[in-house]
Amino acid sequence: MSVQGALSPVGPEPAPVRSGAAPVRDDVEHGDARRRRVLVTTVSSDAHTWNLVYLQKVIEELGCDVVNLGPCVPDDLLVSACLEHRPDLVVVSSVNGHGHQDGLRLMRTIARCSELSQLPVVIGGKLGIDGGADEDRPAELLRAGFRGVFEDSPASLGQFRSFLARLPSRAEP
Ligand code: B12
Repeated sequence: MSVQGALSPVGPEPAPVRSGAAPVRDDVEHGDARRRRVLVTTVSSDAHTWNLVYLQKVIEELGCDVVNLGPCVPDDLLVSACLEHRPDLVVVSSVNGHGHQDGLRLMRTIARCSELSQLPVVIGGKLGIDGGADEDRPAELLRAGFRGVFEDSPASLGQFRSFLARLPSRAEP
């Protein structure tokens, strides 16, 4: 599946909200006026699709354009798509339980591409096989290079919206 959306924002961007609970690196600056482009993907092992559709809609509601790569995305394909679309943010969603391990490997692959060294990447969903959030996983994923980790919890979607509202758009190449 390859979907490129261009819906209008349904309202003004929410004011930045600082959530002390979200495991998010604090080096994201405030944005400018250009519509931000967000690439939505999952990891190579993950066949679940509705999580990606759901996230696409959430992100479009916040006034971003979305490129949705669909399920089972090989790491190299994601790198190529980033070079092609030059997104302001990559959102990795995984629910099959392998998101943690696949996410660490994916980040190592992205890190090997110097052109993507400044690209913010976040991950969320059900990242382990236990179904719930884990205390150590977010820290490990942040150390690996993810800018934010949004494991399933009642608060995680709100925290993700706040993160997105604060995301700057990069200058056009
Ligand atoms: C439908 C489904 C399938 C379908 C998927 C079809 C398709 N085309 O999508 C099929 C049958 C293929 C399938 C297969 C498997 N599945 Co399945 N599947 C489901 C099911 C029933 C619904 C998923 C769904 O569509 N939800 C609707 C979407 C909108 O919600 P969501 O996926 O939960 O995503 C939300 C959040 O996770 C969050 N979120 C997700 N990503 C991100 C990212 C960010 C940044 C943020 C902020 C939030 C966020 O936001 C979303 C909206 O709230 C769930 C159980 C359930 N009731 O949730 C199991 C479930 C996800 N599957 C599960 C498993 C284990 C599997 C299999 C491994 C089973 C097997 N042994 O083969 C395989 C894996 C296949 C693979 N290679 O990935 C487990 C995962 C367990 C875990 N992680 O701990 C679940 C939870 C079932 C269970 N309770 O055990 N599955």
